[in-house]
Amino acid sequence: MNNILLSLMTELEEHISKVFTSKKIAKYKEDFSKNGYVKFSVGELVPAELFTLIQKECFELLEAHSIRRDVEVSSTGNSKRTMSNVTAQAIRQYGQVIDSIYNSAEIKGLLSQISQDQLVSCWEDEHYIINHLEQSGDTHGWHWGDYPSTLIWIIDAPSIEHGGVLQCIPHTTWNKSEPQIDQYIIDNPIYSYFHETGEVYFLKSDTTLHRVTPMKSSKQRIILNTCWGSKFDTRDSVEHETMLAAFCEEEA
Ligand SMILES: O=C(O)CCC(=O)C(=O)O
Ligand SMILES: [Fe+2]
Repeated sequence: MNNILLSLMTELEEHISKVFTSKKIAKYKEDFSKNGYVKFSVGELVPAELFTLIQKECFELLEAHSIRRDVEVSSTGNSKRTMSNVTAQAIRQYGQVIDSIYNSAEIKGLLSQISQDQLVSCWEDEHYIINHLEQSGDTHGWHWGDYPSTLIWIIDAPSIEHGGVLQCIPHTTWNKSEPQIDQYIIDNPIYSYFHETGEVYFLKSDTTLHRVTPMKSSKQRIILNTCWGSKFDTRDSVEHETMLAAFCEEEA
């Protein structure tokens, strides 16, 4: 780790203990269990300088290692993934900041408190991914995550009229052979959230059906996804067909 990153990671420790009072954590805990979603405002989760480093790494990785995807995923009712992305392998191999953030005990500890879970590393190909919606119509269609805890960092987002809004249906279950997404949409309220650059949100990704609405213009929307499993996961094995179908091949 270089010196600048090292000192920012040390600063992060102080930042989190200062910003996240027990009162604030109690409120977020309640919101997360109710909505499967909590949003951190610009500068709240990590200091601005650290966010800038994360952004810079994302832009550099996208420039050199992004792969265009255009697929429909059968285990999520043939919903679309149309975007470019940078895989976890490339982020690990060519980056530095994102992997440090992923392994930060402070971030894992804070999210564990909010979710009343104990976050642990998941399958290494799902630790993190950069997603870039770049063309008009690009979307991250309806899906659930393989793991419970996902933190989405809004690296660069256009204003609301350009699309790219997060929509969520919390407290739902993914039946991979019969996902019944349209039925869930009909039967439940859909909660929509707009995010601006610099915000970060925490999602209960395994039980919140979610998507990003199609872009209405070719303005870019870039996010970094960081994802953790639970120490209390009792599954013998976790299937990763969405990830494999949509994001893991070398060439789209
Ligand atoms: O782009 C977003 O806000 C959500 C991304 C997402 O759902 C994912 O990466 O699994
Ligand atoms: Fe997701």
